[in-house]
Amino acid sequence: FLICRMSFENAYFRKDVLNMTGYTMPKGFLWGGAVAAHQLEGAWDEDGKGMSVADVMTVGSATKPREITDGVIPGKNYPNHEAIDFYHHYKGDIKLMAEMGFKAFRTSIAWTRIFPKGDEEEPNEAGLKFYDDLFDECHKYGIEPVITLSHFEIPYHLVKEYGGFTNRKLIDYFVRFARVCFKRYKNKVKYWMTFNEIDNQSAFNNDFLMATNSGILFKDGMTDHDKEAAMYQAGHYELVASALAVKIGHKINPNFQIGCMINYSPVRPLTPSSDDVLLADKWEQRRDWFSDVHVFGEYPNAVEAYIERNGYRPDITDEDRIVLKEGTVDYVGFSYYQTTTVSSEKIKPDDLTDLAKAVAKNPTLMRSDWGWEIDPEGLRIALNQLQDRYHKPLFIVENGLGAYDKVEADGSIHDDYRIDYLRNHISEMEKAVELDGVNLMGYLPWGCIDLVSAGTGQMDKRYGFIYVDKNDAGEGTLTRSRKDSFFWYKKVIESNGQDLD
Ligand code: BGP
Repeated sequence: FLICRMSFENAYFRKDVLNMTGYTMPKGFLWGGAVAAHQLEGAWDEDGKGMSVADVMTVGSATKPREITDGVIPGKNYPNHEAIDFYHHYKGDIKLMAEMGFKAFRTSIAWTRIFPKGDEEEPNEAGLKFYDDLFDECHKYGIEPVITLSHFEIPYHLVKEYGGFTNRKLIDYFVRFARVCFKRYKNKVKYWMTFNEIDNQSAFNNDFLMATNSGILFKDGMTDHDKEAAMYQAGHYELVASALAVKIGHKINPNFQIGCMINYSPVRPLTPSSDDVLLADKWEQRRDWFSDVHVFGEYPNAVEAYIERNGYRPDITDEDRIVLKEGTVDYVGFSYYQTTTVSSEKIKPDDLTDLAKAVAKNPTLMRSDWGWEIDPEGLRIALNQLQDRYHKPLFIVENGLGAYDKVEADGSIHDDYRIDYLRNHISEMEKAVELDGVNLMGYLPWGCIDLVSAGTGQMDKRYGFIYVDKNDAGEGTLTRSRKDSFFWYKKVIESNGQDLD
């Protein structure tokens, strides 16, 4: 732990390296933070909530992957079951966010609180009531809720009985869920997103990502070809479901702003060789078709050609294509954590199937204790690329540093490394808005309160301004306390981004 901590402190002290801006953001800029229901609510089986795919995932670590079990097995540690018990602490937690001056708070609606199994005709009133109360609590402090409909928490019943989004029926179930939420919260929520990080699935042979994103559990013996075929089918159905939801949402309230949510990471060639450059382009095409379809309402040529060339035959009807065109998004929400570097030494552009095989270490960048590369300038590049490609308002709905925190004897937490990380990223974001004219709606850093990591299930991989007393083994009092970054971020918001010191 100590060795990790030392390397990591060196890694983040970049205050002198980057040129701080201190620009102010446009009026109405949505400063705040982001979380997801399954990572903080807990109360996994209370008030009629059903089991989601996140409820069958055990705790892992930086080196040990989470296990997806066949149902809940007694004696295993499922960190999402209790998480930080936001379900019973939300009033105090929202109050702390208000103290920082949040203008917006991004969370998701747990699908299984509203439709416990996913295929019911009628929603669960107790679940709907919880979010009524939560959104009221936000509005009490002038905090705008920003809501993701599906954030890695597909009902487990839909996973087991239907094969997740490989089944067209899932479109109807998702749309039913979306319609119920839009109607119920039409006067409480203006900003929506349909599927969290829908493009993660471009890593089609990552069993964990496919389970969380699309509710697909791969069977033993499936080849990469089978898995990729399943991904194209599921991705298509999700895009159709999203487009239908956008159409319905706009009918229910024309003032709704409904966006997509992608995991965006600018891709760089390791060298200037044409092969590396082409590989970077191919890599991006294979990821960006999700957002291209969301925004343009049609498939890019490169992906149509790839599907054809590989003999995949996804069920895509003419009617689907019309729906995609009619349900394009209002804005592009995205998470930014790191850039990606690729090398054709590892794989040639025309052989690219498994995207992970192309990835190389960027020798110019430092890494977090979980191996995530730290690249603040990459955020400015991301904002420029997305603006140039989509001509839509952009919304940073995740960014942040997962790190170990140390509680001092007096209870204080000196998380300078987190402040440095955020300061450098905010500074680059401000340059993009001020110097590059990027139309940016807001900045919602990830895990504004410590929560369960999606990737590892850990509590000790912390992102928060607010510390929660709980560790990876699930021990702790759940007491909340303010880290140094809490007071720093409060100043940033108060000065509308000018004071980054
Ligand atoms: C994004 C997810 C979040 C969140 C974040 C950090 O991919 O949308 O749910 O968890 O990454 O990842 P992790 O929790 O694995 O550190």
